[in-house]
Amino acid sequence: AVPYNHRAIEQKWRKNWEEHPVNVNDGKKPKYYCLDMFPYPSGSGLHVGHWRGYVISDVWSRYKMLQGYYLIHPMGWDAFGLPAENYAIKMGVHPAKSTAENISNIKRQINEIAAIYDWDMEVNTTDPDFYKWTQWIFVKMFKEGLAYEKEMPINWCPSCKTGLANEEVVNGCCERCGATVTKKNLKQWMLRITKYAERLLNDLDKLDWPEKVKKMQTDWIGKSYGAEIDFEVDGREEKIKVYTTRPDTLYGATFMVLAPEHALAASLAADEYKEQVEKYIFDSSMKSNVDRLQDKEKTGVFTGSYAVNPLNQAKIPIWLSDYVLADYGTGAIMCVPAHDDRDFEFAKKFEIPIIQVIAKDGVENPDLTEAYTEPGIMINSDKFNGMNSEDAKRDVPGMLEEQGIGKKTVNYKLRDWVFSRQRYWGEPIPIIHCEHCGAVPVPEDQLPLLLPEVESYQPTGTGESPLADIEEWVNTTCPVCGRPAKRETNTMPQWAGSSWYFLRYVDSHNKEELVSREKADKYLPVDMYIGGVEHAVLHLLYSRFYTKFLCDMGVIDFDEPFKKLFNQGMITGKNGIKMSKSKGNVVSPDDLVQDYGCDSLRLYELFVGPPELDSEWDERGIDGVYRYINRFWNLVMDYKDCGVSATKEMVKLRHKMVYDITNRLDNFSLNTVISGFMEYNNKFIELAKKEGGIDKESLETMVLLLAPFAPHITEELWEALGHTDSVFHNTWPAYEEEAMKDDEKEVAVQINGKTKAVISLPVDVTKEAALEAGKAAIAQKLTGTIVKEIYVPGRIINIVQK
Ligand code: ANZ
Ligand code: ZN
Repeated sequence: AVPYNHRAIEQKWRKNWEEHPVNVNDGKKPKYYCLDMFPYPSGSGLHVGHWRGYVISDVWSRYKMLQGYYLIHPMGWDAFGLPAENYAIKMGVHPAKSTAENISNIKRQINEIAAIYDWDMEVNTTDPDFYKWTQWIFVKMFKEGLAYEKEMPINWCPSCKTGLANEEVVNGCCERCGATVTKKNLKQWMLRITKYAERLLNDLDKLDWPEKVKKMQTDWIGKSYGAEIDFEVDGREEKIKVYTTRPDTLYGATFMVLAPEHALAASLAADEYKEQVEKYIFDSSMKSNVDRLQDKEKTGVFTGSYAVNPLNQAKIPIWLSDYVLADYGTGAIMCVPAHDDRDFEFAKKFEIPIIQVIAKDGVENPDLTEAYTEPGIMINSDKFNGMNSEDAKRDVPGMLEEQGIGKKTVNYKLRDWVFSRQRYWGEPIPIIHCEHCGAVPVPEDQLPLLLPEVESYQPTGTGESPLADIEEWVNTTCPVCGRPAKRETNTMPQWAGSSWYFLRYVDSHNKEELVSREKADKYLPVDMYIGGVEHAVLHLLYSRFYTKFLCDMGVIDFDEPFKKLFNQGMITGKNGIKMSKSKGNVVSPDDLVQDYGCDSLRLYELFVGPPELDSEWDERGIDGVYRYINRFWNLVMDYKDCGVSATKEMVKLRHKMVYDITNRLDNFSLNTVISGFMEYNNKFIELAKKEGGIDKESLETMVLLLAPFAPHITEELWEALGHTDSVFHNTWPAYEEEAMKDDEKEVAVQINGKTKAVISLPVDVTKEAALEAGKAAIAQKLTGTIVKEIYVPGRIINIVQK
C-alpha cells in the first residue's frame, strides 16, 4: 500500500479547501457560533501552548458541522492597548506598523493549524471601521448617563504610566506589567457598570459556564445584605451613617471608625487632635486600597469626638483608620471588636473596650483571645438576650427602620469602571469639552474620531495622554455652540473593543450599523466560547455588561453574549513553568508540523492531558500519536477494497466505538477521545487479522469520527474509500444501543454458593436452558441430592445440594 505522506496530503487538502470551502451556509441549516478569545498580536508569535485552544475550538466546530450546523467560526485581532504599545515602544517602531506586522505573522501561523476560520468575518479593533462602533457605544452610554466624568483617586501604574480599573489590579500589582500600583487623583471617565450589578449577578444562572468562573464573578459583584444605621455625634448636629452586615452585633459596638476620606473626617477633630488627624488623612491618601486592606498592623487616630449608640445611648469614641474604605458602604463603620477580626485587632492595639454580645451557648467568655465570628445566642443585648443571633440579624434592621434610625440595605462590592487611559494606542474618547456646554459628545455622524498620528507616543506620566501635545487635534469647536473647545485626550482601555467584537463578526462589513438586527437575530449569540480563565472577571464581565446595554438599546435581542464557556488549561514547559521567550522554554510548532504533520500535532495537543487542566509539554510523546496515525492509515488502505462483509463482532465494535467517542467528546474529555481512537484502532486491527479484513462501513465510521481531529488525513482516506464529496459534508455517525449489547454473558455456576465454573450463555436464554447448561458444566461435581436451583439472569447459577 501507499505509505502515509503527511506533507503531500496536507498540501493537497489545504488547496482543495481553499477552492471548495466546506462550511457552507445554505440558509436552511441551524447556525452554531463557536468563538475563540481573539489574540493580542504580540511580537513573539505562537507556541505549542497557543495551539491548544485553537485546536480545541476547531475540533468542536468541525464536530458541530458534522452534526448539521452552519458554522460561525471567526477570528480577529485585539490590537489596541498596552501589550501592543509596550512592544512597539520596546522595539522603537510605531504601534500601527508593528501591529500590522505582528498580525500578518500570527495569521500565517494560525493558518498552519488548519482551523476552519471564516476570514471574511475578520475584525481588527484598531481598524477605524471597527472602532467607529466602539466609540459609538461610548456616545450612546454617555447619552444614557452611563458614562460620566469624576475626579477621584484611582489606581495608577507608575510603570505603564496610566490609570487602571479595579479589575486590572491583581494583589496590588498591575495586571499587565506586575509593578506595584499606587494612587493618583485624576479626572476620569467612568462607566456605570454598577447599574447592571443585579442583572449581572442574577443572569449567571442562565449560563452553562464553569462553576469556578461564575463564583469568581459572583464574588467580584459581591452582593451583601445589611443595614445602614444613623449614629448621632455627641454635642453636634451631624449624624454619621454606618453600613453593617451584622446588625445583630449593635449592642457590642464600642467604637466607630471613619475612612480618612470621609466628608466629616477632618471636621470631627477636636482642637487638640487637629494636627495629628490632618497628618493621618494626608498619609493615607498616598496608599492604595490593596495596601490598606492587607494584613498589616492597623493604624489609626482618635478624633476626640464621640458617637451615640442609638439603641442604648452609649457614647463611643470616633476614630479614623485606613482599613475602612471610602468607596464602600458609607465609608464609616460601627466597630464590634468581640465579633470582627479587624475590629478586635484595632481594639487590642488602642486599648478600646470589648463587649461580647453573642456566645456559643449563651455563656460569656470573660477573656476572648480572638473575635467570635460564628452565630450563637445573644447576650448583653437587652431585650434580644437569649435570642438566636441569626434571628436578631433578621429582626434588628426592621426594628431600626420602624424607629427611623436606620434602614435595610443591599450593597455591592462592584465599583464603576474606570475607563480612561493616559496612553496613545487606544480609541480616542469621542468627547469635546466646551466652557459653555460642558462635555459634549462628538456627533454620531462624525465618527470614527480618528486617532491622530503622533511623533512621540510614549506615555508622559503626567496624567495626560500623548494626545494632549497635538494642539491642532486638541483644539476644535464645540458641536453645540460653535465656540472654541478642546477634545478629550484620554483613550479607552484595551477592554473596550473586546467587550463587543463578537457581535461585529457576523456583519463585519456593515458601514451603517454596528450589526444589522437581521443578522444579529440569525447568527447571534455565541453558542460556545473557548479561551483561558485569566479573563474571568475582566473581559467576561465587561462583555456581559456591554451586551446587556446593547440589548436595552434594541441593537440586539439577547442579553447574555456567551451561552457556554470552556476554559482551557495552559501548556507549560518542563516542571509546569509557563512557556515564555524570556524563560527560553518556548516550543515552536513549526518544526513539529514539518516532521509529523499538522494532523499529528493537533492530536498530540489534545493527547497531552485533560483540556481544562495545565499540562506539561513532553515532545517525545508525539511519536506515539504519529505511529497511531500511520497504523490507522495502513488499516484503511489495506482493507478498503477487501470486500469483507460485517460480522456481528464488527458491528458491535463499531457501535461501541461511536458511543464511546461521542460521549467523551460531548463531555469535552478530548484526551480520552484520542486514547479511545488508539484503542479501537488496535481492536479493529486484531479483528481484521482474524477475519481477513474489515467491512467498509466500519472503516468509514472510523474516518468520520476522526475527521474533526485530523481533517487532512481523513479527507484523503475518505477519498480513498471511493467518495467524491468532502468528509465534512457527511453526518456524524449514530449508534444503536441494541447493537452494542453483548449477545452472550458470562455466568458463574456455583454449588452451595461456591463458584465451580464460568460459562457463556446467550443474553436471552430461558431459565430452564440456563439451569440445564449450568448443571451440565459441573455434572461431575453434582454428587449429592439437589434441593434448590437458583438462576440470577446474566450472573449466577447456584445449585444447592445436600
Ligand atoms: C459591624 C460588624 C460586626 C461588621 C461584626 C462585621 C462583623 P461585607 O459587605 O461582607 O464586605 N465595613 C463596612 N463598610 C466598610 C468599609 N467602607 N471599609 C471596610 N469595612 C467596612 O462586610 C461588611 C462589613 O464590613 C460591615 O459589617 C462592616 O463591619 C465592614 F461582627 O459592621 B460590620
Ligand atoms: Zn459649547
